[in-house]
Amino acid sequence: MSDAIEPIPSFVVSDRNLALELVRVTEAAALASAHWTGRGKKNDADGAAVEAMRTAFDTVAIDGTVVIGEGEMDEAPMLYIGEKVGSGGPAMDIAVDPLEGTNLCAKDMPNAITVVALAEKGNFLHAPDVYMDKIVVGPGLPEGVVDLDSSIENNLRNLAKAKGKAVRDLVLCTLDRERHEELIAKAWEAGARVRLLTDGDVAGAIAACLDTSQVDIYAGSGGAPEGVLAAAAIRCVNGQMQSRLLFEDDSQRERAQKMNPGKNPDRKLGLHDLAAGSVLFSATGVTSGTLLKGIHQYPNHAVTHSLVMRSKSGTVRFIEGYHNFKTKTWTPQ
Ligand code: VTB
Repeated sequence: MSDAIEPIPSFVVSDRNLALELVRVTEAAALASAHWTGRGKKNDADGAAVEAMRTAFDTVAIDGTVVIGEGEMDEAPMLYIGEKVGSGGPAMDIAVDPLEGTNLCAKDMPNAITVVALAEKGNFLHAPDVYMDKIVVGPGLPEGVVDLDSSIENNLRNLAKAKGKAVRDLVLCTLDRERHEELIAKAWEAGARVRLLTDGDVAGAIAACLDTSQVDIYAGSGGAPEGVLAAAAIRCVNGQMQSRLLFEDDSQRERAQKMNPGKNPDRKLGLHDLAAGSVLFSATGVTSGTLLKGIHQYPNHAVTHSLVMRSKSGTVRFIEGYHNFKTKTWTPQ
């Protein structure tokens, strides 16, 4: 056997990666909302993020339509569902959460992030603003190792086995809500650790797919739009996710049906039902958390930390941005 060291294969960079343009969109939103971190004003923080994100989109060469946004046209002045954004180019669908965790930002608590995902037209679930039951695990595990319809004890046991760990070594992440009391109690009873989030289940769900976060599984219900955003990220890292829309009444179910004609609104949704085709994802930290460090402010500059990914290549980038206020081409608010 030869001792020669194999060279690393060279890569030909042959296509455009729009995700690298998207990062400027989430950076802009994070820098704008960071002005409001810890000031107790969640609506101002959100408004600043929305406005900055909307403006930044004008620099991205796409013909974009918002499908997951700030609400319907009559309830949101910007980034409403159906709004066209971008400076022209390929037809893309856009999912945004300009400030995921408005409370977290207002109270300077961990895990506030700004989020954008892009898919080719028609590839995101049109999710109404209802709850969604979700279960997420990371890459490299047997398909179906956990199941939305299985008990949490079973899921923890199967996951532990697949990971070659004991259940007591697993970390389950979920939102700290009364509706999760039973889930949490059963996970504790089974011996697992539970990481509770006050808000921000997009970051929580993605955390289950990244080794650095020390989260093994995300489970529980949160917003359906947040579920689509998380799915885009999970597609990029080859994790697993199952979900189901939860309706409080028939009018919610009818709305979901109308938004997704011909599909059973009560069906179990796989990752590709939420985000299909080639998807791009970018998130920037506002306050430091499980996924990303937050904005670091200095007198004349700020530092941003972003996670940028695309499903086609599976490349995951953590991008640290140094923003010089003296030479920036935009004006800080
Ligand atoms: C989650 C979380 C959000 O709403 O989707 C959650 O990601 C779900 O709603 O940050 P409840 O708060 O009613 O549980 C947020 O916490 C706020 O939008």
